[in-house]
Amino acid sequence: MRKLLLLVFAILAIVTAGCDNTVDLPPPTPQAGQITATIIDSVLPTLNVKVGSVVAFRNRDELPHTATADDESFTTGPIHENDLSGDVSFTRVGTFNYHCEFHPSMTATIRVME
Ligand SMILES: [Cu+2]
Repeated sequence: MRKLLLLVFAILAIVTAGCDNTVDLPPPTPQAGQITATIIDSVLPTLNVKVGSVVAFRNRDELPHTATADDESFTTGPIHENDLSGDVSFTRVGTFNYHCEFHPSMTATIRVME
């Protein structure tokens, strides 16, 4: 029984040694082309997209929302329940933080990459 316990602890030690928060994740694979992003449960989507992508936002909530860049470089205007916003084009590389004008606690990020 003691040997079994030792074995279990040895395995646990090996397994947990692999749990290192500093491990670099591979870069996210960006979406490309015409993208439909969904807003649901008052959560704006965080997206990784290729430069040149076009994003439209579908609102699955009863409340109206907007997708508005913090730097005001884009806004969808109000998107009502089940509506699809107009297209937002991303033509330059960068990280764009955005929010909902009606619910300032709703924030997310769109990363535009090569
Ligand atoms: Cu909102």
